[in-house]
Amino acid sequence: MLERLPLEREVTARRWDVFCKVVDNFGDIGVCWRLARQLHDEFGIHVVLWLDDPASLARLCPDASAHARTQWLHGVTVERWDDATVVDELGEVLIEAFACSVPASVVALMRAPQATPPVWLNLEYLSAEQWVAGCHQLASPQGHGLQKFFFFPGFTAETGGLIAEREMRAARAGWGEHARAHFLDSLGVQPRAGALLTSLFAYENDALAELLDAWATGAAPMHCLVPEGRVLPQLQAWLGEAVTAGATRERGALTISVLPFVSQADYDRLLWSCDLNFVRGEDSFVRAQWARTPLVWHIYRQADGAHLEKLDAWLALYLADLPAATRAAATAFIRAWNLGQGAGAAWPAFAAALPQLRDYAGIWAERLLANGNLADNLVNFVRAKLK
Ligand code: TRH
Repeated sequence: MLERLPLEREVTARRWDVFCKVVDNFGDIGVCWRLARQLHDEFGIHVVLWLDDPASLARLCPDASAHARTQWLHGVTVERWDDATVVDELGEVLIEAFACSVPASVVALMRAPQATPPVWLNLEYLSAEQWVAGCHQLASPQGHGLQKFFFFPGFTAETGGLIAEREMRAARAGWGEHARAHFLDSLGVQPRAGALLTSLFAYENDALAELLDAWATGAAPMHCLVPEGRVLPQLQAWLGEAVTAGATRERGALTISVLPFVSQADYDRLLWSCDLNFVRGEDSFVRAQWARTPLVWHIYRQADGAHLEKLDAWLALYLADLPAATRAAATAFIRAWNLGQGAGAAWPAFAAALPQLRDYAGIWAERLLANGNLADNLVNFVRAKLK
């Protein structure tokens, strides 16, 4: 693992440009914002985060302006951009997040006769599939002598690893019962006595009603915290009433509390405070693994069904070292959640597997950390290219 060097000894580039286009939801900016901050905080790099939709950042980071053309936040410069933006200066590294195409002015700048082009990287989507290792760090010629490198985050040492800031790891390690109680209280949550405390962040999901039925009619008390978002209309339909942030309702063995959408830092704390976390997309999925608790992943749906292969690849890796019964129970439940049916029936076996999954969650997180983390691995790659 890299130690932060004093700035004068730091051999990496001083300015990096990160381009982020928000396709939908919060994952694109969620990942880029964390990475930009970590590069600044741990390596002293001046990051210019080019963001087409600052309003999405304002949801995750309350200090951000939803409209400003330029803003300085936590050491990061955030610039609004679109395809027509004229960029007249670049740093030594250029990251296109998730294959977003940079403005034509950026390509022209790199192709200018006397230009020293940056190390040009395409930061790819996260996948546990095996082909990723073979594509990680591959160069792709871009004409005029320019090259772009594919950089894949991932779960093995042959990939770029995952975002895991030093500050987050320390805060997670120090998270205890007192901090948890205080935090939940600040959200207006009084955990139901003896209940399994669960957070639920998901896309629309046809399996929600049957799962809530199973929880409400089950023997064990459940307390489910639902941040306001895409799943809320289905939750309201199941409850038979319109609820908003701050509402708490009881149905049999199940208590439901609707939460506001909180800052990214508080969302981490929410994950650390729960016994089980339902997460989605890419960034919340990774954060739940750092929470060292069992998780249920609702993967981002792709039209051709490719997401199910991605899901199975991660399940196979994540569950590989667990006993067959635990593996089967977790696979059945998480697949049912993603297929939108069967989650209610698969719940009892999954619930029985939770203690084993809980014991394993810390081992899994340590195993992931042994691969280094995305920012360290990016910096190492750039150092080698700039030598
Ligand atoms: O929001 P997501 O579904 O995001 C994405 C996008 O759809 C993107 O296009 C796709 O490529 C990607 O998934 C795979 O899920 P994700 O990635 O988990 O991002 C959610 C972010 O929102 C994450 O940074 C955590 C944050 N968050 C908060 O800050 N506060 C909250 O209250 C909640 C619920 C989430």
